[in-house]
Amino acid sequence: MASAPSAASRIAVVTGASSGIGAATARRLAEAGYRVVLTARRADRIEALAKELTEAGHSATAYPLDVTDRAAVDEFAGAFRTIGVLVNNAGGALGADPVASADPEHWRTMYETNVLGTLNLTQALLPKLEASGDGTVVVVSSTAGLSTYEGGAGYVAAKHAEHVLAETLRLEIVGKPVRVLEIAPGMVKTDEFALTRFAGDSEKAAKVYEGVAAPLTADDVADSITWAVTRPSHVNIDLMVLRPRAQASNTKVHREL
Ligand code: 8X3
Repeated sequence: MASAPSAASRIAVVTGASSGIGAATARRLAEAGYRVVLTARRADRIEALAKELTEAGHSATAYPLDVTDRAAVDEFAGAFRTIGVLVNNAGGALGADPVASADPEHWRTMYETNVLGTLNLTQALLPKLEASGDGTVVVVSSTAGLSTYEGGAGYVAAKHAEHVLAETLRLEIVGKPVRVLEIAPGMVKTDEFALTRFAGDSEKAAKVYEGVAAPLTADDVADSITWAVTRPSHVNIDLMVLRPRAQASNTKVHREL
């Protein structure tokens, strides 16, 4: 039976590793034995995390990178001969306004970071993933990539695009030694997601999780990503949807108020 190669000495690149799901995933993959490469724009954050992981006996390096800067992404890719895992996590939401009044600049930024960021890293690293003989691309999308909700259109559109990118890539590279996994989390309470969406308005951000007994944590998602990545090579977890028990759909959430 085919099995996943040992994580030891395999490289896992994680984008958006400065906080939230990205940082938690870098931690989990390092603990699973991967040599993790942390990328994000905020150098101080990823350097601190790389130091922490290294001091704990793991292999971790930080590489400051803006996923929307294609030239920088290509230069980054040039530093590797092979890569085992690419986790496309960088992205996020800006605004929660209706279509009638949403800011087109928010839509543009969300498309660039979530969609083109994933495209840039995937294109640049695909040959290195293939060269590893057993590569894995992870697209961290969202339940927003599967259905919509009022006020979400810009983010929902970007996440739908990521979902389509993952599905299409899987069709296009079938037969090559690269898996394409999509992880679609629902409500995850992180330090920054809702705060960024509402431009630093902590009251609005807190409302997102108000009365919800136990939203998912970044580590819950990281745990699922790491589980999916560490399945035997012939097992492709095409799409994993995870939500807190209190959330039945994007719009149906149980709140104890
Ligand atoms: C985050 C889920 O519901 O805020 O990706 O769009 S939601």
